[in-house]
Amino acid sequence: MDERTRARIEKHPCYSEEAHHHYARMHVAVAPACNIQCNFCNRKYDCANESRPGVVSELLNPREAAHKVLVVAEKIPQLTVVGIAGPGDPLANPEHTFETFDRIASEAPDLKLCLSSNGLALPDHIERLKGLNIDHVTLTINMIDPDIGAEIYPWVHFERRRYRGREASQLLHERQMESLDLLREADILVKVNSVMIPGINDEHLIEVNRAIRERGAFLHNIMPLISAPEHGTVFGLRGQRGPTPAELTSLQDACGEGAVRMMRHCRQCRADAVGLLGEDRSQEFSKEKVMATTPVLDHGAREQARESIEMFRKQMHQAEKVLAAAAAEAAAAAGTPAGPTLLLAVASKGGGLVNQHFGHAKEFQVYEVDSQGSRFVGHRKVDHYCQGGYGEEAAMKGIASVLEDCAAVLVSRIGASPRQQLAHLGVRVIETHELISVAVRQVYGDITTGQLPELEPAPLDGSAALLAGC
Ligand code: CLF
Ligand code: SF4
Repeated sequence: MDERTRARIEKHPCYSEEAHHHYARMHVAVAPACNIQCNFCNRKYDCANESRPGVVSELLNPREAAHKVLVVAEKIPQLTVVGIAGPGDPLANPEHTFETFDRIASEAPDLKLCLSSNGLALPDHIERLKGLNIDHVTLTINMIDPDIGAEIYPWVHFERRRYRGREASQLLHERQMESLDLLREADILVKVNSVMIPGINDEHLIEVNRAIRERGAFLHNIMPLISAPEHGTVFGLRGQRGPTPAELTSLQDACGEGAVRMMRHCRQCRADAVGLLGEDRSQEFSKEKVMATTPVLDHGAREQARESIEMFRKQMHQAEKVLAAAAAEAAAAAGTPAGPTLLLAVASKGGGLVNQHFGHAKEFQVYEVDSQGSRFVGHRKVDHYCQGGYGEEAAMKGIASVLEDCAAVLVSRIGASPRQQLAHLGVRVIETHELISVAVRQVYGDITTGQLPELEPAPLDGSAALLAGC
């Protein structure tokens, strides 16, 4: 990646996997309407372009949205990006969207503006996007074949007319391809989101990947369909299933990491999400609380916070380099170039550190590690185990099912009971407060050299498990 591109993404938590450990984003929900219908969306729920199902708590007008941004920027100095991602389509609500961006650009110019759209209306607004210096746009593209599109989109509303069936998807497809071309010509970095719908577009997404690559997209984010009857969506009511984590990873791998990179750290955020990607602080910033607060934005303090993060990242890179050199040297000396590939799970609250108690984790970040290095392969959501002093055994079952293929789990602390239960699965437990990138390499080395054998599982006793903490 060239230096200019690196500089454009290094503080954007969605465009850079590394940045998502350190920098936060927020969405302002100013766009309720949509110009198409997706079978995976119910307007009472967040836009699946950029969200997981769950009602947007509150809609904001542009003035309230800009006010909220200032309040959040003051409280969360690592906030670098403000996105508009729904709950409908931002460009089906252009007045609200652009007034919001105008206000933020003038009141908090250090924040990057980000937009997510289905692309239908984008060609009509490209000059406005350029004028606002918007550098990052997400397009949700689920098909390039209108016959497949007809299974996903019942209708499209365009220039006062409603299109249905294949004709609707053909129109949407053409406008999406035109949007990709216009964004590339405008030198705007494009991420494409695709919802993976098993049996409908799963295999087809490889062709979508190829098409967006040819049109200069920067990043491809293939997300699993989230579908349940209670969401009231067509797919949910029809019993359409989403993909398993293994199916998702396999499709992402099949697309390859060519000119268009694969995003694997998406959290399918709410359209009013606030904070680091793995956390959601939106409840702390309700409209009532925000509008009762007078923000005092200290640009100096924000700058200082960013400098500290960058200093920390520099040190982190140096530590990684030293470790990689030592690992290469050890491998050369031992004459064993290739070791096994292991999955390691990490509990983290952010900052690039292993810094979360096992019982508090609502997700585990999973790294694939071999003798050449490590790569982030995704996160796995869980119900957290700790219920204030005792462990929830039902949650432990779910956690065990997502960790059973991992060789180890790295946490800041863990109780005796879950440690034993993991031992029964053959999952080692490591307590550490190290950098994730360093810790996973060290643990890999310790496992493959036999210095970290599996724990001898003791007999499980349900009552003892409840008392042993988490
Ligand atoms: Fe928001 Fe989207 Fe911008 Fe990010 S989210 S508008 S690019 S600032 Fe990010 Fe959330 Fe995934 Fe979207 S993790 S759903 S990819
Ligand atoms: Fe829903 Fe977004 Fe599809 Fe519109 S584009 S129907 S808001 S998922």
